[in-house]
Amino acid sequence: MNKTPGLFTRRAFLQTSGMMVASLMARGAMKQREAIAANPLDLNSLARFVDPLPIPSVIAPAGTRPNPEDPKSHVPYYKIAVRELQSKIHRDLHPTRVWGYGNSSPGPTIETRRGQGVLVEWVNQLPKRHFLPIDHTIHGAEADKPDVRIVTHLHGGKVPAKSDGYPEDWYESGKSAVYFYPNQQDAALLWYHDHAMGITRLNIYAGLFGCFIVRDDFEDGLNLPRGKYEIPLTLYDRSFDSEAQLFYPTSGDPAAPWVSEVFGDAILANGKLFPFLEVEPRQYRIRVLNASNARFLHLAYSNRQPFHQIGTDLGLLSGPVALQEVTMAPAERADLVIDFSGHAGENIVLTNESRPVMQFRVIKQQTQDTSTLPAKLRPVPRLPEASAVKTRILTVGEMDDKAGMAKMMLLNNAHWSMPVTENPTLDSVEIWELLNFTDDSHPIHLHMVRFQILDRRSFEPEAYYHGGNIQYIGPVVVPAANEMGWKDTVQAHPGMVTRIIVKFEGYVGRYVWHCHILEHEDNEMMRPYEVIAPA
Ligand SMILES: [Cu+2]
Repeated sequence: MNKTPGLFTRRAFLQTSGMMVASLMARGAMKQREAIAANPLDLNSLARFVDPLPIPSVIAPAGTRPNPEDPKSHVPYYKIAVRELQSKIHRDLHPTRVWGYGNSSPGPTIETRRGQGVLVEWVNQLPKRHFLPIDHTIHGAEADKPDVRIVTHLHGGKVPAKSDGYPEDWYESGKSAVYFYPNQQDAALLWYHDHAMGITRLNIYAGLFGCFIVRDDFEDGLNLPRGKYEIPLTLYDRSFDSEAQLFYPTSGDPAAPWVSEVFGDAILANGKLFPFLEVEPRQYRIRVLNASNARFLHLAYSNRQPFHQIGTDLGLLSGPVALQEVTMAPAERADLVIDFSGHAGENIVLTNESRPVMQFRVIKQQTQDTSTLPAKLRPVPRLPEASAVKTRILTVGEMDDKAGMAKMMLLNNAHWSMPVTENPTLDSVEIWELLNFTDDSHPIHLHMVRFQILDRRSFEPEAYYHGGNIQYIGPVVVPAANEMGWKDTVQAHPGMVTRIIVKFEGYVGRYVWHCHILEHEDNEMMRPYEVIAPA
């Protein structure tokens, strides 16, 4: 049994270890169920592959402003309003109410280069009322807080703390914040999204996210597919009612509507249901982001065509990894290269767990493909374990109520509001051992830093409870080849110790680490951490 409560009391442990196994199993089965509206949208009745895949526009700066780190120079300044929009998710459906950055959801793509800092003013122009169910019993979302609050975080960005989008730095409609992103980091697909305390799951579900691409000379020199042959692809599941409006499920208790995970039966690709993309019979680079609240994606092509993964969350792998399927937790990115040459005239469907997501229509016209897929991409030197000055044991747990229903989720058995316990020194290296006591995989994300996965290993949770020792019961499992790159989010699997090694480079200040299942993150599975200056 790998199911134990988040609170490390003997009583709580016994409560779940014996009598309640049956109800826990029932709950486990229930959790997998997709959220269905009272009058659900019938996906099977929809025509497939009738809308072209939208490619979010690359936003142009509104001007320049003095560089906050060097006021003698200027940097591009962007102004992006956050507003309520009507979005056509399918040709044959009414528009859907969404919230978006700029004029769309996903929002416009911000593109920049390594070392080219940018300023972004995030303007809250949302209505005063939320259209999704806020749970005021959740910490940070109490009834005295305004319904509509936003704060934007650049996921994967090495960003000064005051521009990181700290969850409590939210602001109301009518206000704005100017954030500085220095972009002193390798080329990678980052993404911006809302991070407001206690309602992130609702704000992101409403549509508040977009892509942010950092490029650099090294990557350019590899001659990977670029321009119209490089496709940003944001995938996320949603549930809709028969009027094509977003449905977000509730617990059934109007006073406490939070549910522990949300899975929708519809998967949107760049904001469309079942879109298609015309492609030439040549090599493409497809940069996938899983922007789902809770769903892990298992992506493959209908013809089982192999493809290569060339990059992870924070940049290129050391070499391409051949795959036929890729699994992506919420917030993870997979940089893929797929070769459509030899498939002219075919329709190839991208599937998630065998269900269609979108179609690639390979046109017959043959064009010269001058792009390459080098055998060596970017060196990813492994951080030696011996360089770590500290090892932290951190638990990933769940607190259940008497009926075995998840009540809240906890990291290291601590609430958000408790004092900071993780306080690494700037530029030091630490190993974080994530002990997962639950029956779910949790995508654990650290702000500001990049890290590497060391290994995973099954352990005995009861032994940890009783003696505080980690007793391993399985072999060391090294990361898959496509996990050997720089990461900002790691899948911490149930019943396992997942070890990561982190260099706390960047800035001193207060950041957060959290589970990226947004329902978990909102309900306590998030902790502050503080990078401190060397003594
Ligand atoms: Cu979680």
